[in-house]
Amino acid sequence: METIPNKNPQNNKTLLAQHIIDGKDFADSTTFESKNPSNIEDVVAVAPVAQKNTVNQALQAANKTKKAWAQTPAPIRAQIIATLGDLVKKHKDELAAFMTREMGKTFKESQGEVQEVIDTCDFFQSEGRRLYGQTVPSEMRNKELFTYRRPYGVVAVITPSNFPIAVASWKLIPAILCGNTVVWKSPPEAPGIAYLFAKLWQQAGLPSGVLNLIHGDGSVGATLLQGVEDGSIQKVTFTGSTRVGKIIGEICGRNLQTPSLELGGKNPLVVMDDANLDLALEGAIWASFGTAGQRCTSAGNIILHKNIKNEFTTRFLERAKQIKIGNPNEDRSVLYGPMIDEHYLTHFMEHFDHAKKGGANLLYGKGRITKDNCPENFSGNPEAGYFVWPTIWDRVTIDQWIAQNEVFGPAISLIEVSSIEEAIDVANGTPYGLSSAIYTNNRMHAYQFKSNIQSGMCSINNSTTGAEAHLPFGGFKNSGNGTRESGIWVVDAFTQWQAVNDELSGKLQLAQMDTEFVDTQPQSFSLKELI
Ligand code: UN1
Repeated sequence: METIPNKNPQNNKTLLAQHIIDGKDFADSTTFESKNPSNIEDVVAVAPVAQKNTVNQALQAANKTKKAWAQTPAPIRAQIIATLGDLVKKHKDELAAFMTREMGKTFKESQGEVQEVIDTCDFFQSEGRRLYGQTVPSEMRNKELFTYRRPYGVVAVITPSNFPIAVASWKLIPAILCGNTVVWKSPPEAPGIAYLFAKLWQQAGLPSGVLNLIHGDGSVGATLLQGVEDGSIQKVTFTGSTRVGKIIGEICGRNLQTPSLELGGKNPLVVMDDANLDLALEGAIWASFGTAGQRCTSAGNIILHKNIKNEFTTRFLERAKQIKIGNPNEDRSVLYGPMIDEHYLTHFMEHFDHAKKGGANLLYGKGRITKDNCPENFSGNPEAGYFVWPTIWDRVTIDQWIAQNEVFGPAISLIEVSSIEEAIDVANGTPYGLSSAIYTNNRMHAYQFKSNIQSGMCSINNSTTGAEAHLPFGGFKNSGNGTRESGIWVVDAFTQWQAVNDELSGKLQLAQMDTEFVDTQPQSFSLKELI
C-alpha cells in the first residue's frame, strides 16, 4: 500500500487510497484530500475522483465477473466472509484508530463499529450454508416444485461517512454472500477506511472483479446510477438523506427496480413521569450528543411528561454542561469529537436560524467551538477542527421547524406532553419513522408505545441508537422504502425468488386442468339423516 509524506504534527502518513477495479489499484487524473476533522492539517488520505470512464470500467469488471461468482457455491463464498471476519478482528484497533482519525468518532465508538463488521461476518459466514429455498408439494403426481434464491447480478452500493465500514458491511457482506458482484462508491469524507476495508476483502481471497471500489462525491454517485438506466446495474442499495433517496427511488422505479433505501430520521425519545430518571437522563444524553449527533438513529425530539419536565430539563442541562468534547485521537475520554467534515459543520450552523425563525427557544449551545467560545473542559485545540457545542432547544412544539427537520448534529429539542396518548401522537408527528425510544416503568405505557409508534426500530428503557447487527434495520415513512438491512431480512434485498417445477411423469400434465381433484359436486346429503 502506498503512502505519501505528510506535514501533520503527529507524523502520520497519508494513505493513497486508489480505486480498486478488477482486483487492481486504479488511479484517476483528479484527486481529493480526506482530512482529519479534529485537525484539518492532517491529510489522512488522498483519493482519486472517478471519471465517467472509470465508473464504466468498474461496472464492466462487475458484469464480467457476475456469472462465475453466482456459480461459486454459497458455502465457498461464505468461507471468504469468515476469513474477512478473522482479518478484521486481527486489525480491529488499527482500523478503529484510522477511522477515528479520518472521520472523528471516538476510539471506543470506532472499535464498536469495527465490531459491528465482525458481527456481520459472523452472521453471514454461516448463512452461506443455509440460503434456504423450499420444496413445495405439487398438485400433480410425479412432479416436483422448488424455490431458490437467485442473485440479482451487479449491485451498486452507496454508503455514508458516519458509519464508513459498518453500514458498508451491512450491504457488501450479504450482497456478495448471495452471489452478486458490486461497485461500491465510498463516502467522500472517508475514502481511506473504505480502501483499507476493500484491501482486507482482497486478502481474504475474494476473486478480482467481485468487489470494485470507486471514490468521489454525489456526482460520481449520479454517474454510477446511469448504470440502472443502461442495464449494467440490477440493484441499488443506499444509506443517506431522504432527498437523495427519493431521486434514487425515481431512477430505479422507472426501470422497474426496487432499491434498498435507508434514509433520515427525527427520532423521538419519550420520558414518562413513571420512568427511572437517572436511566432516562443517561440514555437521553447519549442519544442526543453521542457521535456528535451524527447517527441516523440519534435522538431529535425528547418528549417529556409535564410532571417531570422541569426536573428533567434542569438535570439534562447540568449534564450537557459537563460533556467533554475534544480531539478523540489524543483524548479517549471525550464524549464526542468533531463534525465529520466542513459541510456537516455548515449544515449544523444553518439550523440555528431555522430553529429560531420557527419559534424555538435556545436553552443551551453557542455554535462552533473556537478559542474564545469554548466549553471549560474542552480537550485539544478547538480551532484545529470542526467542533460544536451541544445544543438544546426548549419549549418546542411538534409543528416547529426544529421538531420536523433532521439536524444531523448535537442538537435536541424538548417537547412537553400531558399523557401517553399525546406522547405517542407527538412522537409520530414528523415525516420520519426510523428509531424511537420510551423510558417508563409502566408496562402498559411501553406496550401502547411499541404498538402505536410508527418507527422501524423501538427501544424500551434504552437509547434510540445502538441497534444490534442481527436485527432488521430500517424505517417507516420517509426513513426508507420498506426494505431492511441486517440479519436474515437483508437476504430478501439481495436475492430474487425463482420457482422451479420438475415434471417427471413424461407427460404434459396441465396444471389446474389435468389435476385429479376429488369430485366435490354437491350431493343430496343432510346431516340430519345421521343424527
Ligand atoms: C446509521 O447511523 O446510519 O444503531 C447507522 C446504531 C448503529 C448504526 C447506525 N448500530 O446506532
